[in-house]
Amino acid sequence: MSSDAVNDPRESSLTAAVLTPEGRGAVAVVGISGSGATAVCSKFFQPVGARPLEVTPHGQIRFGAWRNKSDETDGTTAAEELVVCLRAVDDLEIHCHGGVAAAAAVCESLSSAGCRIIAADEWLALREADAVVREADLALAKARTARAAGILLDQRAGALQKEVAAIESAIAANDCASAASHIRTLCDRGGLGLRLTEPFRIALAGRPNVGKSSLLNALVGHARALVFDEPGTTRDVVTSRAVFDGWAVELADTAGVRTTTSELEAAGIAAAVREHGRADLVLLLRDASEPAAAGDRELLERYPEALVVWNKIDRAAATDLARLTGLKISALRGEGIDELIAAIVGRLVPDVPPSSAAVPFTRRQLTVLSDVVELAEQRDAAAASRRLKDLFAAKVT
Ligand SMILES: Nc1nc2c(ncn2[C@@H]2O[C@H](COP(=O)(O)OP(=O)(O)OP(=O)(O)O)[C@@H](O)[C@H]2O)c(=O)[nH]1
Ligand SMILES: [Mg+2]
Repeated sequence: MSSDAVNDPRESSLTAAVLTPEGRGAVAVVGISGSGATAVCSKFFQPVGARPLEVTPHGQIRFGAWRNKSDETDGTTAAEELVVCLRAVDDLEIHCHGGVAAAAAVCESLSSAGCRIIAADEWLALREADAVVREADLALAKARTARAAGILLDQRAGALQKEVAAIESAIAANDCASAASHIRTLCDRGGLGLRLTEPFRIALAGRPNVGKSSLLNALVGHARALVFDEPGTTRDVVTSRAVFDGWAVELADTAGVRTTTSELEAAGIAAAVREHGRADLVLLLRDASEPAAAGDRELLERYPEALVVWNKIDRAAATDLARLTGLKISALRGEGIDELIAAIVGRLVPDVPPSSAAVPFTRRQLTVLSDVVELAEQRDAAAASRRLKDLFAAKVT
């Protein structure tokens, strides 16, 4: 958290918030600040060693036991072993076990001692003036990979700010056209930016029995979905998460698409089509060991942007294979899977931002930037400059 606080914790009212996403990591962090924060923690926290919490130098951590007094029944109290970090005067972080229960118990203790429990974004807003830094702190807690966290850390360290300064200079020089084109380039990275906290969605589509569930299993490396040599096996959407080249993805196996009289299968196909519609990328699987089918042509027309993948190459004649263009794999034998992953990454992140590049990563930032483009296109430099300042404003708009 930034030391550039909006409020001095010593003077502000006592508040605490769970700063980590619910149940995500092995460690949960509760932030507490405001007048009397250290004294309140001392009521529940017994550090290991003779020194009380109050005399711990700032910047140090203490390990010990947290006892919620309301747990007391027969004189003994169950204790949670945790770490307390003293950041500054009356400004602490409590690092307890991950999951929901430990952080909730700590908050319950703090609340019983008069501390107001608030949401993480509200807590950050009390301390940090720069909206992008606050959003980066929240996003960092949700980042699923080191690669995503690296890009978010760059934004927190000022990458976006630096780029915006150049845009501001262009607007100040009345060069609205160059400012607008600069921002458009920035906004092109927004698709990736929004996916730094949420995985890319990839849907597996195709006729029944072409090997979609087998491919899901090959991509995630374990038997997640049921595979059976009978068309119409998969009904529900079956999802599984993975990381491809440092990017978090969620794969969705879906029912094979065909005309059917079964109401149950039709419901599965309807769910499949919905899933294909909300995916960032559709993998359209075809069977290389069978003659071309009408169903494939319909799917190709429906999903012209899909990545076409020929499966079951182990069963196809070499001469037939030579005629096929596109990616060729055997989900059963694991052949061509690395090449497929490389192709998927190429489609999801066609332009990897250079190191330390500016990447907008929230919808709010993208809205502000697209408003500025509009104002710059109208050659209203004053309004464009005002709106651009909202990007880092103390109050989120
Ligand atoms: N020879 C061969 N068989 C495969 C391959 N991939 C899948 N199969 C077989 O094809 C059959 C169907 O596989 P699934 O993965 O269940 O196919 P699906 O597309 O999910 O089928 P539905 O759920 O019915 O739409 C199974 O018997 C698989 O073992 C492959 O690469 N080579
Ligand atoms: Mg299936």
